[in-house]
Amino acid sequence: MMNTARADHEMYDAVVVGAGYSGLAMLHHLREIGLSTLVVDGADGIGGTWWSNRYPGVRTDSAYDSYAFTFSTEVRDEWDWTERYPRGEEIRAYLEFVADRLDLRRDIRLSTRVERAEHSDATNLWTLSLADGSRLQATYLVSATGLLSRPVYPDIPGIDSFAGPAYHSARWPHEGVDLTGKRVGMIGVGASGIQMLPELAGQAAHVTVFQRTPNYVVESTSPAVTPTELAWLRENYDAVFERAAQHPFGVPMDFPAHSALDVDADERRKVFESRWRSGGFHFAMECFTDVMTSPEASEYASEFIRSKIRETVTDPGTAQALCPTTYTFMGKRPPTGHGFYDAFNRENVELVDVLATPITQVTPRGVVVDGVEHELDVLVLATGFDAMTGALTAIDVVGREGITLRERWERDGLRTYLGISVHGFPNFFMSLGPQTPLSNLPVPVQLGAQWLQRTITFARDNDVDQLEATRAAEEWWRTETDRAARATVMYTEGLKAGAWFLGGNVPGKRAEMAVYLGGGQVYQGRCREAEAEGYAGLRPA
Ligand code: N01
Repeated sequence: MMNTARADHEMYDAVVVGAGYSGLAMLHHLREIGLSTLVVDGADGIGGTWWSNRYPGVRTDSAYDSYAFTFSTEVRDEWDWTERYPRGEEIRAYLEFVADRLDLRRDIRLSTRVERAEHSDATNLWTLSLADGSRLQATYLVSATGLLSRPVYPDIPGIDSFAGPAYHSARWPHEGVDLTGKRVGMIGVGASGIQMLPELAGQAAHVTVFQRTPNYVVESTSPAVTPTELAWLRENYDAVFERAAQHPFGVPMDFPAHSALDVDADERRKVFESRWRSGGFHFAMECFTDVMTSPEASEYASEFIRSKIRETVTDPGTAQALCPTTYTFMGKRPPTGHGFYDAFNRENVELVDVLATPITQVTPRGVVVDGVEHELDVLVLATGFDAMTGALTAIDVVGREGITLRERWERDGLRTYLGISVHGFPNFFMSLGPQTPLSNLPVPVQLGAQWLQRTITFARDNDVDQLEATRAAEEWWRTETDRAARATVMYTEGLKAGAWFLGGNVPGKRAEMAVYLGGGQVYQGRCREAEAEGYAGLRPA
């Protein structure tokens, strides 16, 4: 039923928080069914995570062909991709193009931060309080706040005393930083630090990398997209998207046929070698069926990558320190490198292993490890994010019981239905919420917006005033998420590695699986079942 309450504040059918991939897809799809929809974002521009992440070397880890929306023929036909793994600048330009081509900007309000959103059963409306003191009201509240958008800063004594500039990877100055002649220290070797290092090393006088847990980096290259490839993609966008939607991790790749345990050592090496040459996620996804499920297969993949590190990095001590040994491959989300290991052969790059001997202090002059002060001009914090929940719990989203999402999850642990809805929070929907698949993200973003479009249409056609996860549906999804996680090494090894998808990178955060690892295609099947069942899981009796 459309909302007919009298407006004390600006009134919409739907307010979407966040103007990245998710927010743009939501706006387009909710508008299509006639909802008055407003997107708000605290940033000054469109792009979400791609607006804020300006660090040198930022680019996609997924190839251009599946990092795109396919629902608009205009966008498909008119946008030219230039390289296989587009740089951040190109993705930002793409999203701006999408916003212009689909005429989205008139319903996007930037520099608009939501501090609180509270639901009232009496009016069946959400009231949003904005940082400038004004308010909005809406029937539907949709979060599109990004799963990796709230930075984590390391709690190191003296960190605020550093005299030079310090930048978190996700808060890199938009105008860039001139590092010429500078001594740079970089803390963190996750996907962000790994992409950044070769570029920092190319500019700075010296780069000191402070590495705590080494990573298994899948190296790659990014050739130019040829006119023939682009023309082929335009003809085949739907098929590519469908292939990605059928893949557990949302990439248009074939699922391998054999177990790593079914072949001999020579054959195993050949398969690893060929997919290593394909680069990036091809190595993670295409070698064997069980690299993510069998500890033995995962260790074979780990040892292959260690052998590549030893082949590439000429100093044996540095190579050894770069080899992970405390967990196996897939214990962290695999990061893609563009010359990460090669960078350690440069004269101006130094690795400081802070696993056994942690950083004790940051001083105005630099970083102290084992009594040695490493003098620096610039400090780079590639220290990650409060993932999956951080951006959501930073806003006071207040549901029926008068408690916030933050309080609900602190009290009961993570509870969602399909990562979309939470009991006690009527007509609140999440794009890429906790317990959605770990995936190449544009795929679940697009499918999620289309699902919500059909779901709200159903509600309006059937006079359903409130959609909200039942407790039973939440418990079912929690059990499914746990069952799926425990079948993978990402759970067992992720706990050892302190992986962000288990909350292990945020001191004090509850250790629970925050992503669904049962496969994107299985997840989409569950969403379709929910629809076929008339949304029983979203309609408390
Ligand atoms: O963050 P991370 P990220 N002392 O959490 C270290 C996505 N992403 O921003 O492992 C020393 O992975 C920490 O060490 P440890 C992608 O999904 C995507 O790099 O805790 N070190 C770790 O090395 C990715 O997985 C893309 O021991 C400290 C690092 O900081 C996710 O974002 C690009 C420390 C944090 O690594 C997160 O990646 C970039 C301390 N006190 C990111 N505190 C693309 O697809 C933290 N660390 C393009």
